[in-house]
Amino acid sequence: MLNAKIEKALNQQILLEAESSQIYLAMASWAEVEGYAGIAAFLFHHSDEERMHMLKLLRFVNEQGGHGVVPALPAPSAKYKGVKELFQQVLEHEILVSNEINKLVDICLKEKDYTTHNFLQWYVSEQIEEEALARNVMDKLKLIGGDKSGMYFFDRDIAGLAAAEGGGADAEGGK
Ligand code: OFO
Repeated sequence: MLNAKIEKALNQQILLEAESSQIYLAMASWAEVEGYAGIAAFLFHHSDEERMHMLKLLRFVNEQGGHGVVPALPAPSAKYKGVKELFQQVLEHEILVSNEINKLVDICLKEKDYTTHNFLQWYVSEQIEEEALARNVMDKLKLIGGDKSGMYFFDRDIAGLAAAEGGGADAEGGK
């Protein structure tokens, strides 16, 4: 049975994962409209993943006798200055999420809730991967600089990344 403090903290994390999904969805839509089909595919897939993270938490809270609350969400920004600025925001957002997961893990240890602590290890690993991926993307964008053909290949390659993760069709509505 979850204690009230942990239930509240998990519900906060549900909100953050749902917000992440919305933010990446808004970014995907912007990229699609701007003609970056590969970046859009990558971000649509990322948005779906964040929704899955939210759902996994919500189901866990319910399974443990708590109530996973579906939160209201603020509208994410619909406009981005450019691809580099967009991915810088992705990286900063992933760092913020990692910090929040770490805080959650810390609360579990203080409250001696080893079940939730164990459950959260999946999120710890996931954040390591997602942060590394975001840093990798930023490194590539820094190399490209303002080069247009470089950006063409970046868009093509990042589509491949989404396809490899099983999300290549997401930009076409999951067909
Ligand atoms: Fe939920 O993994 Fe990123 O934020």
